[in-house]
Amino acid sequence: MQAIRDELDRRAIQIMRDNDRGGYTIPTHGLYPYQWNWDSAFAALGFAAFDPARAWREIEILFSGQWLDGMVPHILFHRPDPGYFPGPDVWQCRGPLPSSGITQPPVALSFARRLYEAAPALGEVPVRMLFDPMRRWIQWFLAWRQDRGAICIAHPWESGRDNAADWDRAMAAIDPADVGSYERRDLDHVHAAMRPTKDDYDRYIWLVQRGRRLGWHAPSLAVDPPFLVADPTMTFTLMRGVRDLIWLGERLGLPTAGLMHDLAMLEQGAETLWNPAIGAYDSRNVLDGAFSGTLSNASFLSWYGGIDRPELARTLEEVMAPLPYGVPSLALQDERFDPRRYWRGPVWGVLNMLVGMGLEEFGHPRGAALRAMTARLIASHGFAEYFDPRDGAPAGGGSFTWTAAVWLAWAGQGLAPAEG
Ligand code: 2M8
Repeated sequence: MQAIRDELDRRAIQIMRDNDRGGYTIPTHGLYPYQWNWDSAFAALGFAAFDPARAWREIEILFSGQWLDGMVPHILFHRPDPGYFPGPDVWQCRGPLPSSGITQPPVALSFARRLYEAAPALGEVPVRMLFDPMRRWIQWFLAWRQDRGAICIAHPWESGRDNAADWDRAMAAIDPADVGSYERRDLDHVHAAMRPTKDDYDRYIWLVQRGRRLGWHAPSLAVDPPFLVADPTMTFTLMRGVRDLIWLGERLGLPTAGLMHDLAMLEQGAETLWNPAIGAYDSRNVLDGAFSGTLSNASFLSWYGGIDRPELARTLEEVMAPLPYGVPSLALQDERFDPRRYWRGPVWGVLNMLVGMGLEEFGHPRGAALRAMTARLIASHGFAEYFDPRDGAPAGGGSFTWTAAVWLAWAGQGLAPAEG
């Protein structure tokens, strides 16, 4: 078994090195040629396993793209690449680096604590440098993406779960008739059956066009938003981020005033996402107040956020029971389940890891089980972007940074002797 683990470690490290563009990492060659926000945070955890200084560089470069208002963009376009659409010419943003105009789940806040804990002497200077930028990002979320204490997304790409069934009704309310023509580049790399539909893309691009028209000015964007959904991904990752920033601040004597209050507000916000009809956390359309009625992998992020809920553990059992590789992005029981289509069914290493870490921290046996399932998935099916949750068939892009990072940072230690 040790030999198998060593070989997988070696392959994972090779993927991270191949995707390294000198201080920042692309998710995969071809399909995603830029620096993505939460992918980079996962990459940092992967680097921490073999090059801790490089791990901090990833986070520092991510924050070098932070806007004056505190937002950390979801993509940094360091070097032009015609292989991805929409590129910097479509977004037309004016941050310190060419970037997109929206954000992504702030897992970088928590992973900074993990990097610090793994090597405190190395981490002290970066934490001191990044502490205020991290606080400003939190304040940006609370100012511009908050509803009743829950954190919202203003574009499906912000959640990171782009075409999740969660957004279907909210997306249907957008009429993208005037979007004009554009050329998708993702379909040059991945089969259309594994990607979002044209209906989805028309609305993604239409929302980008609206942002551009309004100069990406947060107060203007907040007036009559056409899409605003309170999301468990954002709410629980920010909740966890605030907790971890408080921990770092207390450890290093940095100012934490106000953060406890922010945390309490997020905990109240999480309550507004509890949908008793599905026995789980759900996304809530802010514009009409309705739950989406969706059991996704983000429905189970509350442990990661720091909240234990016995009813949720029962729902998780039901969702995981029919499947061998962890928590699907949409429950098999849902009629919209589509096993290869991206965030509408496939299983993702990164979400397995966040859910599993949270469960493990609360001592739930399901956490270790989830880690072992993820280890088996990667050991048998490689470092794909995502996987068919029924048989583990790899889908989307290959040689994927965050899947390699999940292996190095978490799943690799879950390879049980039986698997070797
Ligand atoms: C996917 O999203 C991008 C847009 O941001 C895309 O499809 O073009 C999502 O899986 C997202 O969560 C991820 O960060 C990104 C890069 O891996 O790809």
